[in-house]
Amino acid sequence: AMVATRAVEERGTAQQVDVAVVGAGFAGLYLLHRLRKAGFSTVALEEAGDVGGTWYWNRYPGARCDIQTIDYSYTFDPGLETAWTWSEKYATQPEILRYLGFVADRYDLRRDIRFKTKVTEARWDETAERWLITTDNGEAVSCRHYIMATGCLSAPKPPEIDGVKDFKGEVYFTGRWPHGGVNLAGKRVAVIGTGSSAIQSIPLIAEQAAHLTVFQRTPNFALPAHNGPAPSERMSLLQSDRAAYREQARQSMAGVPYPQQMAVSWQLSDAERRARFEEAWGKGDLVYILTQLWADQAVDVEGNKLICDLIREKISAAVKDPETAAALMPHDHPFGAKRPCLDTNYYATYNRPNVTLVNLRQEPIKAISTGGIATGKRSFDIDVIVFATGFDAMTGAIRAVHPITGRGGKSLTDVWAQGPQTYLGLTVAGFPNFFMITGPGSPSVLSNMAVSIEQHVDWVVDRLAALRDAGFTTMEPTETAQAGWNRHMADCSMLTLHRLANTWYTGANVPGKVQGLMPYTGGVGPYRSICDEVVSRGMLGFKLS
Ligand code: FAD
Ligand code: N01
Repeated sequence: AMVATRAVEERGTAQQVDVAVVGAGFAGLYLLHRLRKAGFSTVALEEAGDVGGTWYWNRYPGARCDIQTIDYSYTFDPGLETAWTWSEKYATQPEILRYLGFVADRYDLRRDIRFKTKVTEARWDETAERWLITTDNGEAVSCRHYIMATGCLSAPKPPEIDGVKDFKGEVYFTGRWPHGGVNLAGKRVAVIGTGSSAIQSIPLIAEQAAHLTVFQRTPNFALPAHNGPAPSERMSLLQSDRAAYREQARQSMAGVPYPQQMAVSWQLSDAERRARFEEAWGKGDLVYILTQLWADQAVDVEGNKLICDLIREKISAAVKDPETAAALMPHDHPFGAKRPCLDTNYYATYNRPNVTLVNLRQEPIKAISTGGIATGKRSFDIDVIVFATGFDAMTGAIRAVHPITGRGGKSLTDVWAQGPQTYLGLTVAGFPNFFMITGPGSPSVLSNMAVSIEQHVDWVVDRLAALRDAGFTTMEPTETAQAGWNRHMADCSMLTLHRLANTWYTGANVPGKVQGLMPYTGGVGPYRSICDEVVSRGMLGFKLS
């Protein structure tokens, strides 16, 4: 009774809306637009000072998308599509941020966004059947529905290296890069990490710095970006029938309009395989090389190893020093089981005289001291440390809102103690009217996120409108449906090779995090059909009240 009274009191002073959205990135912006059009009152709460999400925070040198930008765009409004022209095949972070700002202006979204406002807690009030959202800045929000559009890669991972606090030089995180940029000229710079963020920034840092030392724990596969104008054959496909092109993306496995590859590796001769590989390598297209070489590349270790060998040959050819080349070659995971990176001068950068690669597998970092970094073998005098150490992915930003309290006082942290439990990656049993955009259990990061975000937002907003129009106030998945989805997730995870790599997809990059493949591996098109079937079968697996 105490809790109920307190909730009612707080509601008295809280901002009242139908739907509260957390996040104003790709997902939050489209949510605001759709919710308004569906007649809901809404507010978005955003920690950052402006819109953009990923593209607001990740301002490190070289930051770009790795899905071709004509595909990594909103598709909900044909007018928007023709009002914006991308200047490159892979747009830079500033251009993508301008695009998201353009979208915010076009639909007048900023008036419903509270910036510099971090959501700290959320509680379901069973009597009022409303969520109460607490923030670190200004009034709480009372809402019927609570949607987390908080991003899969938005909570930076702490570096977990002793002595960072003692370091007297400058420290930067790629995911929190200063807005004014950083002057690295003449400085001795260390980059820790060799994931996508590092691989994009290292070539540009090397051009500025007096010396760059890269501390690598695990090498990644990187493929040439061959950036430039959008490829003319893709552009003409898009322009000849925009609707069909977009529809093919929605029905595809990865959210990019490519067909399912049918030829199996052992049906092809060595020469045919090499020719396919060289053609793909020349295209500079991550999704193409991940899906179009042969049908067994992502599901069978033998079919996959053929590609690993071919890429390792390329690394060997690109890097002059054989020891450095060997250290840069991944051997610990199948190609594609970990997100591969796009390379613009990455491997070539190791041929520069001012760049040193330190292989942490042979000499782990012992400590960071006031003036540098020491491994078991050497110490390096350093002026600037750049942490490109990644994110507490997929669940980090959701769990950072703590507690999220559902029915019966249950906290999401407790419900997820053994890993995320969801129905469709969208909802959680015991948490009525709570939704996640690209949550764990959905294709999310294994897809073109623009396509997956639009699909989730459309599904959620359409459900909320249908619920309202039918006179219901709450929806929530059943425990049975959730258990069934988790079983299906586990079954699908056995089909691909993702389970064979320790990655941020599995939680392996964060010490102490529960291990398990978090994204759904069944593909974007099949997943969409399942979500649609749930609806056409009378909201199968949901309780409405
Ligand atoms: P985000 O853009 O992460 O936005 C979430 C927002 O929620 C953030 O602004 C954050 O501040 C806010 N937030 C989180 N928690 C709270 C809280 N408690 N209170 C208030 N606000 C909160 N995907 C692709 O498909 N293709 C690509 O090429 C691609 N490139 C990428 C490049 C980089 C450098 C990174 C890091 C990711 C990339 N991604 C890419 C993935 C990218 O995250 C998604 O494509 C997309 O931008 C996610 O949009 P979102 O709105 O879901 O989340
Ligand atoms: O992060 P990551 P990211 N000591 O986790 C190392 C998207 N994205 O920001 O592998 C030493 O991939 C860690 O080593 P290891 C994309 O989906 C896209 O680069 O754990 N090293 C790893 O090398 C991407 O996959 C783009 O052994 C430590 C690195 O840091 C995702 O975001 C650009 C360490 C982290 O790599 C994340 O990418 C950027 C430690 N204590 C991001 N801790 C595009 O190109 C971590 N590492 C579109």
